[in-house]
Amino acid sequence: MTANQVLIEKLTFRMLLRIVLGFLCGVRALATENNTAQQRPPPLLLVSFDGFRADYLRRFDMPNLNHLYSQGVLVEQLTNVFVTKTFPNHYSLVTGLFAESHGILASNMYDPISKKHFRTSNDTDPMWWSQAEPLWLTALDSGYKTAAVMWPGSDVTIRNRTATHFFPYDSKVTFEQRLKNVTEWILGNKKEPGVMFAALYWEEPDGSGHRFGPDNTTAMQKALKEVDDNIGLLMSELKRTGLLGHVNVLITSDHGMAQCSEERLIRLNDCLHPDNYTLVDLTPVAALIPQKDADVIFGILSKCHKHMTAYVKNAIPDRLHYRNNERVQPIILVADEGWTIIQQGNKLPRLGDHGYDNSLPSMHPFLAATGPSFRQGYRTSSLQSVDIYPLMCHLLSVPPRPNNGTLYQARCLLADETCWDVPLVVGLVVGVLLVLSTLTVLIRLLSYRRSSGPRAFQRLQIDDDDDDDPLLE
Ligand SMILES: *[C@@H]1O[C@H](CO)[C@@H](O)[C@H](O)[C@H]1NC(C)=O
Ligand SMILES: *[C@@H]1O[C@H](CO)[C@@H](O)[C@H](O)[C@H]1NC(C)=O
Ligand SMILES: *[C@@H]1O[C@H](CO)[C@@H](O)[C@H](O)[C@H]1NC(C)=O
Ligand SMILES: *[C@@H]1O[C@H](CO)[C@@H](O)[C@H](O)[C@H]1NC(C)=O
Ligand SMILES: *[C@@H]1O[C@H](CO)[C@@H](O)[C@H](O)[C@H]1NC(C)=O
Ligand SMILES: *[C@@H]1O[C@H](CO)[C@@H](O)[C@H](O)[C@H]1NC(C)=O
Ligand SMILES: CC(=O)N[C@H]1CO[C@H](CO)[C@@H](O)[C@@H]1O
Ligand SMILES: [Zn+2]
Repeated sequence: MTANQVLIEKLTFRMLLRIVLGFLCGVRALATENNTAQQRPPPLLLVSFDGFRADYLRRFDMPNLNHLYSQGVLVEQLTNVFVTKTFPNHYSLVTGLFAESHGILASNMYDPISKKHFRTSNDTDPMWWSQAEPLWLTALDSGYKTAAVMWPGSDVTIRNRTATHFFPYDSKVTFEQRLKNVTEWILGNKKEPGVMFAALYWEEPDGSGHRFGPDNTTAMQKALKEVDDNIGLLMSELKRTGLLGHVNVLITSDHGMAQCSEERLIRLNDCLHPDNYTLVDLTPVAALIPQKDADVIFGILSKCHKHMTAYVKNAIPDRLHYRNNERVQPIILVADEGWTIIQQGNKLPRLGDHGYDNSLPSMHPFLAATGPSFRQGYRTSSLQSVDIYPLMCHLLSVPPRPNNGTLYQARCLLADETCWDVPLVVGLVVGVLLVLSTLTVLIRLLSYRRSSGPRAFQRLQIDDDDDDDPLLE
């Protein structure tokens, strides 16, 4: 009788072990499932609509975009990189690197080694871009053809190479024209195979966001209707050329947009005469080089305005990943959301702006994707924008360059990946353990109650067949 109960106890314990171990083995087996079957991957088209703030998706009606991600995946918010400007973030998307590691740190830069200045309007000197290598070049090494259309850096000869196809930057070329060239290049022709990776850039809704401010619903509705029409055009063009369902399409953006106001101006000249520093970049993240007495100048700037934070270079917080590069200036000033730094006067340069702290939701863009490699109807709340690069390399089977992203979260977007929600798995395992140990305790209690007296040492005597259990070997 008691021996039977001890046996039941042992069986319960083994069942528990089997379930837990079996579960863990299953997880491992699924995670290492053979994935090399995919011989030649589908081409990948990466599209950026500049300045597409994540919450525009909720605020405005976008039937074409909605249709696209309802058949694919949607990441509601991307945590992008600091500074939340166009060039740094577009370069992060195609390199997987934080700004300090790819070297495109702002819209206006100064390089103290070469003593050169960078402006987004005059950006073709390769030295600015050569600290990293964008995917449209790395993919060439896998024998692929590539295309990059108006994407920041795409018309620059980086490390002595360009994409197979590119346009010299010209904002006047319509979205439709850019798109037509891209689909033609992806299709290829009888003599040439098509491109495997194409990056396509469009200036809206950034332009309207700056001009009217993101809070102007009338203006933004119009701008986003045009963006959505362009997405419709993209889908019908893919259908027309027979590419639909055979290419993976990523639609994303570089940053969001915050509403600015004449009531939220920070005037540097109210605090410090401009003779005391050289200004490299102004708003909403100012970069400056003090002339002399750096400590005094920093002291003045750090008390200048309660909506502006001053950092000396080596005290810039780690989480911004904005320190380890010679192009980060000795002092940076970061305005609070919606504040604008100017030197003097009362003029607000733009009704909407971006560049602020990348932890602000208003600075975040989104990611939507569809195609044969993606799950259907899957939604998730967030992802790091640097994770898009390893995802794209995975989709193309291109060995990634060293980068700051991981595939860990991004693979949840893919159709052929088993993606475990870690807290859920841990919760399940703990739950199973709890239930089984409760059972064991109950059985023990019952066995004590039914047996004639306490026989605490009985269990120790019945240990003979433990070795036969393969799970315990
Ligand atoms: C994976 O599949 C490829 C071909 O599809 C095969 O050559 C390889 O041996 C497989 N690897 C494993 C671990 O099953
Ligand atoms: C662009 O920058 C280069 C130096 O990098 C300079 O020589 C050239 O004059 C600049 N062009 C314009 C139009 O400003
Ligand atoms: C760049 O390529 C050209 C010719 O294609 C070659 O002459 C030159 O040496 C290369 N430069 C570098 C830095 O590799
Ligand atoms: C884009 O396509 C048009 C023809 O549709 C062609 O004339 C033009 O050269 C192409 N642009 C580039 C940069 O190749
Ligand atoms: C919003 O933008 C429209 C142009 O689309 C402009 O006419 C209107 O004055 C703006 N409204 C506000 C409140 O700024
Ligand atoms: C980002 O990646 C680069 C290249 O691997 C590396 O040098 C750098 O240390 C990384 N940054 C962080 C914060 O891990
Ligand atoms: C703190 C500081 O160095 N202030 C100087 C800034 O520049 C003006 C004009 O050149 C000087 O008069 C200040 O002493
Ligand atoms: Zn932008």
